[in-house]
Amino acid sequence: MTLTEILSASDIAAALRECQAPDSFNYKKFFQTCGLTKKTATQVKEVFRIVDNDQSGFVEVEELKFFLQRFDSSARVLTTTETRDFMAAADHDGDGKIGADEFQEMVHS
Ligand SMILES: [Ca+2]
Repeated sequence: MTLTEILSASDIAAALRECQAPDSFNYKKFFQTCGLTKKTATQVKEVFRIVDNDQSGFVEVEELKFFLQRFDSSARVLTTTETRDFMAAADHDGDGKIGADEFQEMVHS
């Protein structure tokens, strides 16, 4: 499974353009523009598995930093502030990492 089997390449490009400047990343806007909010829970969890680069079952801070690069390898890394805010928004149980259900809830909230 690759991202472009779930999301359109042009929607991904548009979402990445909106957050090119450091500290301009807004996860809600990003999920909307890339089309993820319109996908099913199963599809969102497939995207999660791609973001979970080491297949640990969780997206940790070190992986979250490279979130945009999972969408396009030439994209920038998230800043410390963006990574922290993104993690805080998703990590409901406070274990410092994002699970598949937490990710799916965040996308569809
Ligand atoms: Ca992981």
